[in-house]
Amino acid sequence: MIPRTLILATRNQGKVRELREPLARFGFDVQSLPEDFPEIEENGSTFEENAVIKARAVAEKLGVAAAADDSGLEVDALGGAPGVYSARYSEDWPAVEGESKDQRNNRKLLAELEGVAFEKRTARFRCCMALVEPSQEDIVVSGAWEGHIGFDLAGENGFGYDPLFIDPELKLTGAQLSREAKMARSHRGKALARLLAEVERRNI
Ligand code: ITT
Repeated sequence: MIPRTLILATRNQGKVRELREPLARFGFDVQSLPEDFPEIEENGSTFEENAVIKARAVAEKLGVAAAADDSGLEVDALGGAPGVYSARYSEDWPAVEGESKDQRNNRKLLAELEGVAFEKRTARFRCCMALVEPSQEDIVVSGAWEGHIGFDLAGENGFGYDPLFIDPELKLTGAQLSREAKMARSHRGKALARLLAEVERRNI
């Protein structure tokens, strides 16, 4: 297969680290979103809508194939929050100096779940991926990863809520897994496998 250009329509370097290598191995010439690409307004109400909005914005403006990932964490004890607002969850919380956005999100999540027992801390990551190519029908797929929210942060790998998200079978957080081990279990790994199967099926 001749490598075809595919732009990863994301500014999230955690997603780029997980997606770049398997897409390149599949045969895509994977490129990053140009630095000067304008901010894309994610005004959809579902992961699916936002993934398509992001991929379409890039594919239409640059005239090449673009893949986007819209993802987030649903916590049952919080009625499914933060959901599509996962990246912006703690924007309404006072920042602590030197703290990253991910650290603040995790601090808020722990505070909101204070007093909630382990059995009630069920949660899942969801990921929707869209591949938009100007001349083809859109591909839209998704994947989920069921688990629990822990009481303490553990692990150094991954990004976002990974240090708090415990895989029930491995009994490790997402941040304690290698990139490959996380992709074998995760919402993103499942969505990507479905996306690549669909690309192959359509022979594009
Ligand atoms: P782009 O829109 O540029 O792709 P973003 O970070 O704003 O980047 P989303 O709107 O899809 O992307 O928000 C996803 C958030 O959900 C992300 O910032 C994390 O907080 C969380 N998240 C998604 N997948 C995750 C994962 O594998 N591990 C930990 N947290 C994850």
